[in-house]
Amino acid sequence: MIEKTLSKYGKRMYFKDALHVRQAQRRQFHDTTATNAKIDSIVGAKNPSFLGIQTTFTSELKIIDEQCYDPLPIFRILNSSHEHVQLPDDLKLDENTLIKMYRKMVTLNIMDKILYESQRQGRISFYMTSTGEEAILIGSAAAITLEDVIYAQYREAGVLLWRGHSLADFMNQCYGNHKDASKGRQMPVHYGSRKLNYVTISSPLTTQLPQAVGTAYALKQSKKNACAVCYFGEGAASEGDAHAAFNFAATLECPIVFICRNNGYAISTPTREQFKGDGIAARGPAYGIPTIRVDGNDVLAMYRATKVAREFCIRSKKPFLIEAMTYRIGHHSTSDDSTAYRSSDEIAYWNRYTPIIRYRGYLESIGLWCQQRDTELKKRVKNSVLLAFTEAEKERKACWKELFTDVYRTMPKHISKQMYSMEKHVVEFHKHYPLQFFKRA
Ligand SMILES: Cc1ncc(C[n+]2csc(CCOP(=O)(O)OP(=O)(O)O)c2C)c(N)n1
Ligand SMILES: [Mg+2]
Repeated sequence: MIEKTLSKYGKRMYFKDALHVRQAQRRQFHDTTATNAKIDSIVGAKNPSFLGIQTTFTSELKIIDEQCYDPLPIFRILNSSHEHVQLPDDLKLDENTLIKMYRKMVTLNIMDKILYESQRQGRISFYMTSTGEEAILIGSAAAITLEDVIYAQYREAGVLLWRGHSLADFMNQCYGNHKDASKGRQMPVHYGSRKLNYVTISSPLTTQLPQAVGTAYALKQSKKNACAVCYFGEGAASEGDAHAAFNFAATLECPIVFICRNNGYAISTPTREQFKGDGIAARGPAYGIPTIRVDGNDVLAMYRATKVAREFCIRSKKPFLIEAMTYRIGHHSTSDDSTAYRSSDEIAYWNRYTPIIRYRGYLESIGLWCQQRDTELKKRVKNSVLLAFTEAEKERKACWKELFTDVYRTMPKHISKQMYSMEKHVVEFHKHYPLQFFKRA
């Protein structure tokens, strides 16, 4: 290597390189002697201390397999009968917040129904619902603060809804009109909001995990009283990026709450084909990350678990993993027909006992809700969604020139050349383009 360097860079480089090699050799020598000293000191000791692992010797050849491993239990508060629910003493939620959580769950559900149907009618190009997962989103969002930075996958509109994104904001994004913050350059449901600390969704799976860890590290370095909260599906957890993120978060001690929505499917792949072992939660202890498995269909359990997780992250500046067990009631997206790979009976089973039905049962049991209030709420929300929807539909698309902007601070020559050539083309062939639907330049 030294010879190669010499012929390539000349004499000065040779000496510089040789110096590095000598320094590395000296470091290696010291490292080896330190390790040897450690090993010398533990030979014959009862409980050896290997670097990084604290354990004991055993003469029993014990194989750890599913027979000797108890799956992690699922934490929940709301039981199946809705009655005699014992709230933990430190679960302090006032009546307004309890009702607000229900309102937001219902709003998300109604917004999903209307936007899903509108895609079916060809009015928007694509949509993904959160049906069945409302409790994960609203329960966790209610437990964190606006200073916490959200990295989501795509099925987490409920978090944004809780943080104050208006119905108009959602509709403008789905229509990709000129009022959309991303000016129509993202697919529908790829929301983002700088104001609400919600990082824009990117379609390639799991990219958000390492990015969220980086943000968490930055929050720690700047001594902020906030953490990163990163949502992902159990399918996304199979990507290499998930493992890199868990390991970086644990070793660099980053304040991040990982929230895995285990909804049973990654498009058509059921979890039993996605991974073996005890789900995503079992990975937490393997990476040295405190972990809890939660009933993701129980909004109060999600709230409580996320609150505990956040407090832990802020206090100890370390990561926390939540595996939220749920079921994706809707199709993966409007590009999917899930009856091709799962039975209607299975979907009907989960539809009978949704997170919304469960939570409503609890609110009724404590006298905070009734049929009349429910009917009024649903009517009001439906009207507001439809109004925002109609308004967004009327708005023009962003000017087509926006296709070329916002990537570079100063537009490079090759991009401006493309823009002018498109402009010329559009002027010449304007009859063939629906320019009336676009804002003028
Ligand atoms: C890197 C990458 N691979 C594949 C896809 C295609 N894809 C989009 S969503 C998805 C399934 C993800 O499932 P999961 O993480 O469980 O989330 P869910 O849709 O169930 O909420 C796949 C394979 C993608 N977007 N990115
Ligand atoms: Mg999934």
